[in-house]
Amino acid sequence: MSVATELFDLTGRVILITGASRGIGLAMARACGAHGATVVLNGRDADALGSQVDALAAEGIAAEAEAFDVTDEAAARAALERILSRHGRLWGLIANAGVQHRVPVLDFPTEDFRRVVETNLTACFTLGRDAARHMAEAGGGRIVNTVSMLGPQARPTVPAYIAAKEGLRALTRAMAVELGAKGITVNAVAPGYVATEMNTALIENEQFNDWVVGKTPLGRWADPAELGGAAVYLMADAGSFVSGQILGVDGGMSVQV
Ligand code: GCO
Repeated sequence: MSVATELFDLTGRVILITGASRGIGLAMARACGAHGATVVLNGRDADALGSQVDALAAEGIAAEAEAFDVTDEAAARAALERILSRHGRLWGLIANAGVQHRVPVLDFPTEDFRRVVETNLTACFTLGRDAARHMAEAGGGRIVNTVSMLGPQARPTVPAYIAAKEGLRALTRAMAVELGAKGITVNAVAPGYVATEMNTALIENEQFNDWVVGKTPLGRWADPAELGGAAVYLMADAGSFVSGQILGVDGGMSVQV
């Protein structure tokens, strides 16, 4: 195998991707699987996961499903145990599952704020901690959190999402500094505006769509597949000395005034 290929080869590496039944999570799973990884897709809907596992298998990708709600610690821990009993080791976790809720802050319900933070931040902590325990015992591993271009920058009506995703940036750094000694890197990918189901309402809103297209130097929404490369890089030997970093994949939007 050439050095170039080895740098991005994920053969023999088992990677759990949460929120992988569609969108960015599915794209990251497909990219890692295409580079040789065995990908374990997580979502809440077992049927949706099964369909995607079948689709990936038809592409020659080794894919499995583990259906659980990431906010259910016990269920997540049980899934980790099943993965370890099947494969002996978990190389990587991509903590991608997230929810969105759009309401002006003055009207934002407390229960919705708590729900968004629980899924987008706390669940990344609990699953990341529990996965890292196994990775540490095995001598190392990789954790990638899906954050957002939003965080350092804000827009109206998504306060819970912004707070949670900015907190996840900080958690990424906090875990990176503690887990490096265990051979575990912890990084984040920060998507800009991606054409996913979560954003369909925004894409269909002419004014919002014009804002995204106008504020993004590349002048368009990202295709979810354009997030796959960042996941492969951070899971591969190519990213072996990268930790505590936030890798923006936003078409330049985060740097345009
Ligand atoms: C929104 C969108 C964003 C994007 C992405 C932008 O309502 O503004 O859902 O949150 O999903 O996070 O970086």
